[in-house]
Amino acid sequence: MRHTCRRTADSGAAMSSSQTLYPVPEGIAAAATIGKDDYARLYAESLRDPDAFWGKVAERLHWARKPTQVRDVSFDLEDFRIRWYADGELNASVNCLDRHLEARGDKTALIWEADDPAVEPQHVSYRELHARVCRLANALRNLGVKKGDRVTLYLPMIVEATVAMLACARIGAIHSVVFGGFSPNSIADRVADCGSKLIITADEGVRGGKKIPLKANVDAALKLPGTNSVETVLVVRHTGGAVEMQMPRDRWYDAVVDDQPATCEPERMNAEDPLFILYTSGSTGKPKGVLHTTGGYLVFASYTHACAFDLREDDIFWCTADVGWVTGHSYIVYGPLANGATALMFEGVPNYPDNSRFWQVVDRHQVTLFYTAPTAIRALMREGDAPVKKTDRSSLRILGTVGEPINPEAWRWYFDVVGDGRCPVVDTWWQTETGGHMITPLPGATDLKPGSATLPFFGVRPAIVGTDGKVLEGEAEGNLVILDSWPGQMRTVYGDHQRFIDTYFKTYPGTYFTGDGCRRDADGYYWITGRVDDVINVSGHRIGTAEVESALVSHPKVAEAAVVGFPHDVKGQGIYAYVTLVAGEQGGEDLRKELVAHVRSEIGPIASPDHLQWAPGLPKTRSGKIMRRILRKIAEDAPDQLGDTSTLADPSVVESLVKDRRVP
Ligand code: 6R9
Repeated sequence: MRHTCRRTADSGAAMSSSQTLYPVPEGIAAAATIGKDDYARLYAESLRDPDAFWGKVAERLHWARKPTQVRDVSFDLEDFRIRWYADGELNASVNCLDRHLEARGDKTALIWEADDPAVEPQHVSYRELHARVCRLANALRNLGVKKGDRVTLYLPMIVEATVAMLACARIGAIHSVVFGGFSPNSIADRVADCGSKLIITADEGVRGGKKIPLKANVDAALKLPGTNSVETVLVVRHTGGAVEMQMPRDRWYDAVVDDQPATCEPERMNAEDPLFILYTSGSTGKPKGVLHTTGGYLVFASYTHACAFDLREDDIFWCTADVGWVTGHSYIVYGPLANGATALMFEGVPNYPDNSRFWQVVDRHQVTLFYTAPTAIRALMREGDAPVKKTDRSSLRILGTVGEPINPEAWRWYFDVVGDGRCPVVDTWWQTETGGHMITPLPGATDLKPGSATLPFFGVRPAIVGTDGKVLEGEAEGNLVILDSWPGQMRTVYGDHQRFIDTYFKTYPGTYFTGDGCRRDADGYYWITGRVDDVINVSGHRIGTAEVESALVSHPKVAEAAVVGFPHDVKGQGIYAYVTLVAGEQGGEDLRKELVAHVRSEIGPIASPDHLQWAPGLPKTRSGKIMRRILRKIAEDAPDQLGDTSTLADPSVVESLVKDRRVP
């Protein structure tokens, strides 16, 4: 039966159309685990007695030793600590695999859909996944990997990526997944920062029919300084493409794994032992190694997954993210598998071989829960309704988005066209640092407003602060902070605890600072307005302006560079670079291309500047600070909104930048 949302238009001319309310569809409300009254009651309980609330939620996991303590937290800098379930013991792979063997051994854990639709999809049962994880875990132990060692994974979206994460978890090794689109330089930085002992990669990846030379990138990375810690490189045969094997360092994955026993004693981990490191961009040039621990993270990833998607036993859950990002960690691997769900892993891209691909995959595998990024929705929306409408999609029940603010127009298209007006859209706001959903609708409980992430998840206490640090009440706009800890919170920046404290807890003392701007409306709904720090969100990926700037200035012809974001129709934000050349160099089209290519090879294609403008000088204050506010306005093509430029050392710089700005 189909249920169509009723829409109650808000009255009042001042209300934008995005304020239109989409009530919970009746059929969804009737069947949902968490209904409207439940949300209010449970949310209140979760704040009133967090120990009782999160103690109970933790029972959803299998503990080798049940925790008697729940929360041990203080954001006070004098007495700072974040610990959850601190005397509990568990193993994440046991929770994602062994625990399900009895009741769900033959249930499909993973469906793998290849880049090329002609390649037969794979269905991996919980039993088979368990055996594959155990074999690799044994192989890793034989190769000398021990509890606490770091293992870097640089893999395409193939089953082995999930196997590798869980195999590390099984033996207590800390995985650091590096997105397959990153360059050798970026791999080397991440390997050096955490001192990885072993890398697991593949011969090549394939996306949209194009090969990605993963093994060759690892080879290039390991020639760079700081990577001597790596003893072994395991190479998965995926495409069969030719690669150079450097013995004894490089080993074929199948050769060391296939003969291993299919069972493996799991390491008993303390709840606060590290599970993984995931690097993410911040305001400085050096990515931060966000560290998550075992107990709290797994409780939070699995519980948010079950609630935000109103998970049922027979659901087929598809998150289109790459496992190289936190969304893939929490909602392809740890959340769904801890919940005994069936998760789909897709190797390809939305528009290959054509723009119907996502929906063909939905139909082929009868996907019920679909989770993607606004940038993908906008890109597909541009191709019109026909590629969607020629598919069935009647299996879909709930749609989700993540990664960046979704504009109401794209939200409505997703709801009306993709979901045929029957599937609630859960717009989930969260971060690498938060481990799981923080502000999100619950499909059976929350009336929706297109563009709003709506209301906080259980136990999450968001607040909006003004620039003076005062917490604002009621309708307000300012910076988003979180007042208290939640189990999935990151615990440290790997190897640099001070940086963790400085980045997140010093701006507004006593709170966790998210780096996002936010508005709260009269109904208490949250509207994320985007980053307020020097981070650009390109297609849902975080890129630090400082990283792009240091890539640019590493080119011998560049004297100085400043990078800002600008609004982009499909990517959300694009990258705009201002470049000052060293004396005597002339900026031309060839050099522009060369510099863009240089950034790609330094960081990766996701960091390519969309626009690169030659800047004879950059607008600086008398103390030498670049005034990015002005550069942002020029990049936005809003030269009439530059504001006060009187504090500039040389105001004439601005005129020339405005005159030569690169507008579409
Ligand atoms: C999960 C993830 C985090 C940043 C975050 C914010 C933006 C994510 C959002 C959203 C508006 C949403 N963001 N989800 N903005 N609405 N539903 O994306 O983690 O890669 O660390 O990015 O993404 O700016 O601060 P991460």
